[in-house]
Amino acid sequence: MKLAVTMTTPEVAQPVPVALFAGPFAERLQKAAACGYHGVELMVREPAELDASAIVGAIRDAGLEAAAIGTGAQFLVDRLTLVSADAAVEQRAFARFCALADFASAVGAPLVTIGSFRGRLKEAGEGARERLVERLRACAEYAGGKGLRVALEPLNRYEADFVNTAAQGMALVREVEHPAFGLLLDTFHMNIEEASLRRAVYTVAPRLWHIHLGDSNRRPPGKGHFPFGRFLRALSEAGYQGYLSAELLALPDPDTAGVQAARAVRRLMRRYTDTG
Ligand code: LER
Ligand code: MN
Repeated sequence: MKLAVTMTTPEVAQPVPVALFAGPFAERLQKAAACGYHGVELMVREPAELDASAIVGAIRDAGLEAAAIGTGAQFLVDRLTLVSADAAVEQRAFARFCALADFASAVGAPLVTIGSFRGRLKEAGEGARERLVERLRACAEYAGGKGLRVALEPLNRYEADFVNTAAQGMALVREVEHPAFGLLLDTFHMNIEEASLRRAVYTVAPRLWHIHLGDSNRRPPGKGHFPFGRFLRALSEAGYQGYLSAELLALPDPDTAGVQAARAVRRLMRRYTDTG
């Protein structure tokens, strides 16, 4: 397992609550590398405003890898969702997904993640569920054609009305039925929704491609009461080999949270996995 951290790309002007490290982009990457992170999960808003080769250069100069491209800024900033009551929004959202996959390919990130970007069924009118499943399949088809994967994230009930648990995620994987479509588990959401962490991990293991780490209060591991030891042991036993990506609140400030998370996760990895 490898350690990553979520941060925004330079075109995201607004502060994102779970983006870590402060300062110009290159400086944030250097800070992450100095803490021992191996990779960076980029929260991108609009790839058209970015110079992919400059991003690649900055990541390489810091000695990091592009672990994943996150789509959270689509809803947070631009209110774009894959399913919506407004057909024009759906179309723009799918076009944006394709641009994000192109960007992932350009910066060497193997995975695009989908959380709130999926949208809410109850706000999206009749046939929303069918449209969303179809759109997710189209996303997988587009990304898969570029050798990328798409990971949908079960989100807690207060943030999503479609796929809150690992089991629901795995049922959706079967329904979408595309080899490039899988899942991401986030410990903050799992703490709210899962009855058993171990069962959740084993349920999704064949399609588990990414992990977000944040404690029960979305602070660095150890600052809340999520049982990370049990969770990491289950991941290790299930053969998970992907990234553990720190996605947590930038508190008390983005640098301190980034440093504390790296320290805590590296300690956990040494203790509970054979990859620390
Ligand atoms: C949101 O709570 C979250 O966990 C993100 O990864 C999804 O966009
Ligand atoms: Mn997450």
